[in-house]
Amino acid sequence: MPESDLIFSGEIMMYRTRAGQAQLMLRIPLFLIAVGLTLSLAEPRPNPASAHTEAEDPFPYLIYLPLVERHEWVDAPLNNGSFEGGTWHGTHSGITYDNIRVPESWTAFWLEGGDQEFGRPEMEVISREDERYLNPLRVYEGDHALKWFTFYRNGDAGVYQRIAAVDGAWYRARAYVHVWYSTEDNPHISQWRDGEGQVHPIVNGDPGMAAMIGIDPTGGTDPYAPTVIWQSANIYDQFAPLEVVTVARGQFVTLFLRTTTLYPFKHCDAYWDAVTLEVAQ
Ligand SMILES: [Ca+2]
Repeated sequence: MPESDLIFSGEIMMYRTRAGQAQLMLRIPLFLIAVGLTLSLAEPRPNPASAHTEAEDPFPYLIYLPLVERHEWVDAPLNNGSFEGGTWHGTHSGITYDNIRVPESWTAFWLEGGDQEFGRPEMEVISREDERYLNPLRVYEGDHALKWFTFYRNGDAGVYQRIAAVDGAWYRARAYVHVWYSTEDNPHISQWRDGEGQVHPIVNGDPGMAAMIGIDPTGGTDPYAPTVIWQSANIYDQFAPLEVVTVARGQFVTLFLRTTTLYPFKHCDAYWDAVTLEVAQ
């Protein structure tokens, strides 16, 4: 369903005023709607009796109007965001692995080695028909979701898809995600056991295993490039939405889903589903 929304245009319209008459320095396109007005006086109101003449300073006031635009979000041409559409072995290196099987149209990536000794993940499209994923439910919508994990190893991994875009248009990506990040085997709750054997819950917002959604507005496919705009959250044990909004800077954008871990817990599992990409019109 199309959805209307407001986005800060990110631009400030500037007026200058003189003797009560506003002089518009920038034309406001008709589709822009000003919803807020903040007033910034660049300097005190001039005293007509003072030596501060209009000739010296003809436009003494600056008024800044933050503007928003009303957009309608419509689907961008993302493929297989539901993960219902088949699988393949696509990876960023082109090397295929039996235990890395991702949704069609998506490509796996990951880090290996480094100080945190990141391990290559295993990835698979899971099914609601598989009882291992019913309790707790690891599928958010439809019959399939995407799972990846590392086992007793740190992971920095994900998938991406490059999508044709309209240069200069706003894009909003959203996915539903949760992780199960635990030293213990109860699949309903993320937990960690300290050095004295005490077990502690890991709850939303706690650091540990971060879920990230990103867009490279330049269409690059390197998830570690500085151009990628990321949103990150710590979402454990139950699906929740994660979204990012940015402006395309070229003929393609690339959407990334990613997780990173701080510690090599036994279970470092990520579950993703219902990915959407919308463009503002
Ligand atoms: Ca699905």
